[in-house]
Amino acid sequence: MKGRVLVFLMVLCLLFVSFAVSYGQQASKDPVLADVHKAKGLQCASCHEKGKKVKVDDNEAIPNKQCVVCHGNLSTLSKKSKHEINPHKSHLGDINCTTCHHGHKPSTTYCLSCHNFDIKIPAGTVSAPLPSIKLPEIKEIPKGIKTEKTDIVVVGSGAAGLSAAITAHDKGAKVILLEKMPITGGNSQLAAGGMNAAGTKFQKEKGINDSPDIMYEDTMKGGKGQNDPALVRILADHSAKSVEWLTELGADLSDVGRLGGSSVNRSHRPKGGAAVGAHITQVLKENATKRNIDIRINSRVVKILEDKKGNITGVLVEGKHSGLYRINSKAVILTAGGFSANPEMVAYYQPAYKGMTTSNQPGATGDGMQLGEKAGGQLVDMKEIQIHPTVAVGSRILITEAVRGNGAILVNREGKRFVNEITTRDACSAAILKQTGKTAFLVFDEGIRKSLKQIEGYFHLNLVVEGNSIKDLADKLKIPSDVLEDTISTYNKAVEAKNDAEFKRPDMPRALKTAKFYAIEVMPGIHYTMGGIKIDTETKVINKDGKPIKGFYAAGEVTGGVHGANRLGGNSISETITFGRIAGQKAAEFVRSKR
Ligand code: MEZ
Repeated sequence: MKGRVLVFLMVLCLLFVSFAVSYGQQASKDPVLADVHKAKGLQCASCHEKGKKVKVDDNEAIPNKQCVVCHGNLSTLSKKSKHEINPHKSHLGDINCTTCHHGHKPSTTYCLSCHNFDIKIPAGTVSAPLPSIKLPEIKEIPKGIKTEKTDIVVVGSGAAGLSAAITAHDKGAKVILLEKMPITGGNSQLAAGGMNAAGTKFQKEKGINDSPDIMYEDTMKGGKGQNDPALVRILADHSAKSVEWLTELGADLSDVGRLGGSSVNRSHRPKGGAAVGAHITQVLKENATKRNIDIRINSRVVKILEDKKGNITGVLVEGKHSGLYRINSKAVILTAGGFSANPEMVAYYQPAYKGMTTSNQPGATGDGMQLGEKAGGQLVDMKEIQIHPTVAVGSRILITEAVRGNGAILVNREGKRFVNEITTRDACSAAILKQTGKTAFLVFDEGIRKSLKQIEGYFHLNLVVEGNSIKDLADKLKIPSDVLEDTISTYNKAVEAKNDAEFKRPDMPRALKTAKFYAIEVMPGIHYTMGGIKIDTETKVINKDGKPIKGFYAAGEVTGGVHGANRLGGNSISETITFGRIAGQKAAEFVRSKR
């Protein structure tokens, strides 16, 4: 009896304390946008639909429409920006205003999930909260839960998800695409260097002699032979068709450059060498929108549903505003990306990488692998985690491999080259980690700057040190200028002789001769997770007994096997488009067979 009274009193105390804390917070709360609007005499209907109950859908469509009516769209706002870094004009493309501006809680700056800008946001000061790295545990599906129905659910809105959704839609299936983050595009949106493809018309126009067989050999060699050969065959054989498909949808992939581990130039990107990811995801988004595909952001899949025989029957979704609901579907395509932004998973599979920075967007937390495994899928190669050699020191910004591909060299603090700069990423990263301070300087000149549009972004982000001469640059970097001058002179002679006697770099497209000279300090960071859900050549998810799971497909970084122990730069975007399209097609065929 005494015990019960004690417990009762403790609960009472806890309730009182939590009330006092929340009351205190309420009392000292800074004004949020709803208060700011109210102070200006605006009513709830200025953001919410007039006459309707104040109910917001997960896409926050009505408040966003209202923001644009009063304030203008991103393009209008970007012209008014006073910031040095223009927050309304970014590589994220057209995103919702409510990604950053919130009515009833402090506004947050999504860009600060990756960048370190000094940006203030009205009615808020904080960077966006990171998504939880753990999937909520759903023991039982609540009775009477809201249920919808569709043919195919696609989980994840990167290039694989968008390609799968568009293809399935074009094959006659009804598709719902779910994205847990407040913006679509996933990591694909950040992809920089290019999309590998062999035997394209763009290569032929430039006299580049390539074939799917050479791409296959390069990819197997890069992956140390650990790749699933059948999947690599699909990647290489379909790559030119994937470039063609994107071009038909409106993409520009006419520039072709070299990335590490490729024996010829096969990395496709927009004219002038602009970043590939932001461009193609924008094209894919526009195509999905044109088709009226049902895309839902702020919608996290928390469980993949199966019947008693293990066949897939749909998903359980946690919507930001709609809460838990269920979608019954004939097929599910998992395209939820990798786990580079989940430090716990990274440290679990590769303890040596614990605490390392990442180049990934904050949503890359491995939900897909966790969901897929719980639904019976087999995981392969999970410990194969790629570190990219060139993440800018002091930020999470990836400096594209294309800078090295177009001629930049890597030097250490002693002013010396130490590696073939366009070797595979694992070898290059390992070489940097052996240098003093575990960082290196990526050095280039005006000629290289002019050859690749993406480089301008690094200037914009203040990541580049500039010198009027090599000596000036070396002095600013605090490295011995005579050694750096000697290093660059030796390298330029190697370019002329087409023979890098020191490090056997196979492709040296430009000498470093034209002032100004530039450097970015770089270090390796977690970039890509090669392991994931096992699939077959039709993208069917394979279970632990080696059999395909009915109605379950997967594509992109969430899968394992294509890249083996190490992925070649440019093969990821290629994989997302090729396997995303196959998944869309095969899932649509499966749905048709069920009608
Ligand atoms: O495929 C990639 O990860 C890639 C090309 C990255 C980059 O350096 O741009």
